[in-house]
Amino acid sequence: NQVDFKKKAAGEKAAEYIQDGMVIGLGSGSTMYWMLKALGQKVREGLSIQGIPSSIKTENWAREFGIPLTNFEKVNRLDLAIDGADEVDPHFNLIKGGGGSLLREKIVDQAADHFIVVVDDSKLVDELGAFPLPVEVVSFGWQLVKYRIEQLGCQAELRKRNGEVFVTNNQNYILDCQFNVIKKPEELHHKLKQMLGVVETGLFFNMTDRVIIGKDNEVKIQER
Ligand code: DER
Repeated sequence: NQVDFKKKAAGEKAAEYIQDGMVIGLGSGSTMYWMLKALGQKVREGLSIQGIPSSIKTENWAREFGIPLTNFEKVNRLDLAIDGADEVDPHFNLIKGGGGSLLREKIVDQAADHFIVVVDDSKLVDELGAFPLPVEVVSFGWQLVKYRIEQLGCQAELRKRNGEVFVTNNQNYILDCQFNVIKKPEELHHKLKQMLGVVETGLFFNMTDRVIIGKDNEVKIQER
């Protein structure tokens, strides 16, 4: 469908930024599926790189596409990370976590010298917050954290999948927090991070260097 075409175009364009010898942070989500597929093709054509996956799902796709993998036991910095996003504002602040991988994504994305975000144009917003902000929390006492986060002015819901509580790759829970508009993303992030039981938030700021945007019949590239 039209959105997948945009995601595919953006993902394939992002793969062009990967050069021989790089260690790459591999993001998560359906846009990243197309980047990984294109990267696998380049590996088959002789590109020599190694990737660190930001979720078990991405790891499985990378193996399926023949992308060599490494880990943080072997490397402590990445040349480039590529990842999707749920919202991108004009300052390149992001909301991420729609797929539930935000903690590993932020660890991988922050470890990279250069960070590229790949989205279809439906993700571009003037202000963050329409998309419910995912917050990864420790499962013990999550109800207390939910209550405290709601005091900041949102509706927080425990994420479920098929009626079961969603458990992240790190054995935590996710609260999806509907703020509608987030005027000061950095301030909100720091307030959340100070809360006992909060592991990480889906607010990514001061990280993104380049945004690759799939549009109707072109791919646009914006640099910070
Ligand atoms: O969960 C995430 O952070 C993903 O990167 C997500 O935000 C992007 O998902 P999509 O590419 O499937 O829209």
